[in-house]
Amino acid sequence: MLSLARQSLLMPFWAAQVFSQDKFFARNPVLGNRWLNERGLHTRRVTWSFQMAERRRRRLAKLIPADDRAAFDRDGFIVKRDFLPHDIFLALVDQVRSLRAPAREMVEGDTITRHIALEPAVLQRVPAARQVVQSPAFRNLITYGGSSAAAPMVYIQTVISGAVPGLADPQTELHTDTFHPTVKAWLFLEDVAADAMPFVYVRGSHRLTPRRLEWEYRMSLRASRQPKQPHAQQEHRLVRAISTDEVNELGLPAPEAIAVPANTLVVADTFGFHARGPSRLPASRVEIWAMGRRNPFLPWTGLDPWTIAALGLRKPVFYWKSLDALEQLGLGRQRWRDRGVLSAFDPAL
Ligand SMILES: O=C(O)CCC(=O)C(=O)O
Ligand SMILES: [Fe+2]
Repeated sequence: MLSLARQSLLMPFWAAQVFSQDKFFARNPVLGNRWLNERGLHTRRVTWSFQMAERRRRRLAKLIPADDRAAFDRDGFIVKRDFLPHDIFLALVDQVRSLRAPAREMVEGDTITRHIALEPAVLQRVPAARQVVQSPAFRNLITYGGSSAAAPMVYIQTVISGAVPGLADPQTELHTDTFHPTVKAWLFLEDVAADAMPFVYVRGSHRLTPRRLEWEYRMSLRASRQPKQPHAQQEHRLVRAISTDEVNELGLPAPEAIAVPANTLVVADTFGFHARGPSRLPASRVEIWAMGRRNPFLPWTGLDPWTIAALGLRKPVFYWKSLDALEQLGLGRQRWRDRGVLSAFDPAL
């Protein structure tokens, strides 16, 4: 009874989320409604947000060189080797190595992801990272990739595989992150070998083809049918995972492992199918990592309050704190656990 009252009270909120970036079928009874998805709720969100992203990208096109744009439009990702001038890159690695700063960690399967937010206090101690975060070359690729000038969240990210007992890291399964074009970027601080968690991408899978839309439809019904599961059980299977056979049936090429030397920047539209490649042995990866995500239905590219520099740099910390607060209120679960002060290069504790 109480839950029915709660459901009715929250219904307007859940319905409004249709026009937001909310992607969780299991948490939102409107987005996860099988009847609605059979009638095309999910596929309409996919189609409409894709069209809006294309329009916004056209307007942002002038921000990046024509050959970068061509590569990104064709492949869904771009690889920029020797991204930073050599001396700045060496300074960056040096500064990150000597930094100990507040860190959060999340466990997925047997893998730990550690984030140190590049907030103002941290950037003061890693001035080379400030140069990266503020460089137009870095920002503009992310802006174009994410089809939005909204401020990305930027962290020093450490990924440590085989760090804890557990099932395989769910991120090693091919998947799409969400229902609309969106961007992530990795500036690798160390070489990434093909057998040590390279980023993996299915070239050209960022396009919304008729077959991709059919897959989205089938996936949305599969996801809607799932009974509401406790959070802990959701972790081992990504809702938006796809098998290599299905990738093949969509007429897409085989996934490629992007093994690259240190100082390579990869920017990808993670609406395309991608994964974290497996690692033969326990391995770790340290990178400057950015993610840009915003309401995908917005017609404009700018007007983001977070682009005010002093505010935008604090976004990751606001994000952590708001999840902490939601958890305290019993309204959510905080996966990013406070680990005190750490180095990005510390092994798993
Ligand atoms: O860390 C990686 O290589 C990719 C992980 C992933 O799927 C993501 O960040 O969306
Ligand atoms: Fe992903």
